[in-house]
Amino acid sequence: LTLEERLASYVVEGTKEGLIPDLTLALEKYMPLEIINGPLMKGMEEVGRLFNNNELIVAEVLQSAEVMKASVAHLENFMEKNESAVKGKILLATVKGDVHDIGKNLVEIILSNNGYQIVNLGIKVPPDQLIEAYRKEKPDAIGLSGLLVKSAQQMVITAQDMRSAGIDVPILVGGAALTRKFTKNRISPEYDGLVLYAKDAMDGLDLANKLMD
Ligand code: B1M
Repeated sequence: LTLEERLASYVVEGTKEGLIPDLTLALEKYMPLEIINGPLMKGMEEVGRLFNNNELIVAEVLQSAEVMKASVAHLENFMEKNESAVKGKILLATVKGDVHDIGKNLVEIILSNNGYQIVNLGIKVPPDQLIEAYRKEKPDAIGLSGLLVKSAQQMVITAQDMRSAGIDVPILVGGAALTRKFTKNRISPEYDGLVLYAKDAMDGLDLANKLMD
């Protein structure tokens, strides 16, 4: 197997044996984020496909998630840190009913390495908790992540509840459950502030930077 194939296979197989040495090798060729978005994501896509076909069980997918998390944690040490003054404060959460957090945590890493103060509320965050955290933290923006189909609908509800609570700071939404179109047609009309769709973590950073300018 090539290095790239091996990296994808650690994720698919859910094994960490040999992972760190291969990540070290990969760092000679690629930037940390290229390794995540390239071979590691390719592995995750394969896991999603196998899971969908009932060829993997949840316990196996969890092991794959562990490998992804360990890889991201390792690669984070090699990411460029932009030590500029704090550009803004962003509240991050995976919406109610959804446990997927790898993408959200990647967004946290990218944003915090680039001058943002992040308050990460974790997973399965109901609107009430988000509203309470908003009042306490007074963030400049709120980022919501969701991977399940039902999470897209949950984002609509969350936006409605935040509007009722008088919140209108920009919200950034992302995750496999969403599309730009859904964001524009279904979430935006339910919220008083800007609603921006981020296709990946770097896109999230670009959007945040535009907002803070
Ligand atoms: Co789940 N799962 N899962 N799962 N899981 C999916 C999402 C699924 C598509 C797999 C499939 O069937 N093909 C499917 C959803 C089907 C649907 O609703 N259409 C699914 C399912 C069904 C489920 C369960 C219901 C399974 C079950 O229990 N029967 C269950 C749900 C539990 C719940 O949430 N209530 C479940 C559980 C799990 C695990 C716990 C085992 C594990 C999650 C572990 C964890 O996150 N800690 C897991 C995993 C790993 C996946 C897949 C395989 C991989 C997700 C991932 O981490 N990708 C996933 C299939 C897939 O996506 N290929 C799947 C890597 C990550 C870096 O990408 O999160 O997409 P992603 O983030 C991207 C962008 O989306 C974006 O940036 C990132 C890249 O830079 N982004 C943002 C994300 N959030 C953002 C926020 C932003 C900006 C960008 O701004 C705020």
